Amino acid sequence: SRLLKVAAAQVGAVHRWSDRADTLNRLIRLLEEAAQTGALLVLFPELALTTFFPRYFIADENELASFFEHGEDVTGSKNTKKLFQRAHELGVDICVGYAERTTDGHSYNTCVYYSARLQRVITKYRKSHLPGTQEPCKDPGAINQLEKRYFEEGQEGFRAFRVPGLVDGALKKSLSIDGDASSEGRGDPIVGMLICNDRRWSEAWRVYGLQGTELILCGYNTTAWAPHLHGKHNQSKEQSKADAYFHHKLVMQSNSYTNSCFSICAARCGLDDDEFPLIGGSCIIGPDGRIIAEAQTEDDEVVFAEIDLAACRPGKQTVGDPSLMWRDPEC
Ligand code: ING
Repeated sequence: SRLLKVAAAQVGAVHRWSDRADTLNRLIRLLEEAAQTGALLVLFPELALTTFFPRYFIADENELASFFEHGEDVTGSKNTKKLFQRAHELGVDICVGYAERTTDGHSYNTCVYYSARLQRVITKYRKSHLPGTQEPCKDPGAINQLEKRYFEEGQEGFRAFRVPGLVDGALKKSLSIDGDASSEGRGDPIVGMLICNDRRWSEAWRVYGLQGTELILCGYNTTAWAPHLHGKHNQSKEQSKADAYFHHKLVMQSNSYTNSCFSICAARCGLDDDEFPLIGGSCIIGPDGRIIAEAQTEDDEVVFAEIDLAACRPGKQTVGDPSLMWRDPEC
């Protein structure tokens, strides 16, 4: 067996007026609570640092820019470095979603995998499936979904990666994949990252599955009800919310099962601005598609479990093609 303690840090309501430092301190408190459970890896939601701002039509360029982290290295950003420093101190790896604006002016809905052991980001993923529209809704009262307006699609594809030393603590030089039993790097987990809407497209999961991915990490911000989003304008808010939960769990459970991998998902949830509801439902799911642990609230909450990565091995020997995998050039 290859046991690994993991956690999802579910983040409750964050408002348009919330103070960045306050929000970061909430993430750090969740990280510390997760570390208390023994978790060595903690997943934070998509766009974890601010409210879900693509729900607004923001005409003012400066206000829009205030929701982004500027520059390629998010660990150095004044809004975030305390979180990465704390992760390193606690020896806990973190996957964090945020709005990225590159130095050459491109905008992405991004997440990074930060290794506490290596004290740096191992790899970055930029959301590929951007939902919503370029233009705001005509109806001024509607809840917008303007990710196509504010972000560009990621161009790097779905690159599975090994995390050195996460399971057995030993830092290995080579990231050789599934050589003979004695080969270095064999025990390190093969991880893939998705963001929110990506989880609804089985191709994204499959590309990871074909690389032998054992653990998918997916942060999300999913609106609980917004008639124009769910396409059934005569639906009750309760029915829309129930549908949102059903479809969220459906795609997380079925794709974990069909790719024989574990998955962790972490929600930004609760009532943003005291009026815009996002679903919770953060959970840890096994390669059999069953939910191992799930959030009980729509607030800040740590969901944790100890998983045995060996449980997905049977599916990997036949399917996983390690030659497809990306390797960290610095390991
Ligand atoms: N949010 C939603 C999601 O895919 C959505 C968008 C909601 C699409 C409901 C379809 C139905 O969970 C993000 N941020 O992708």
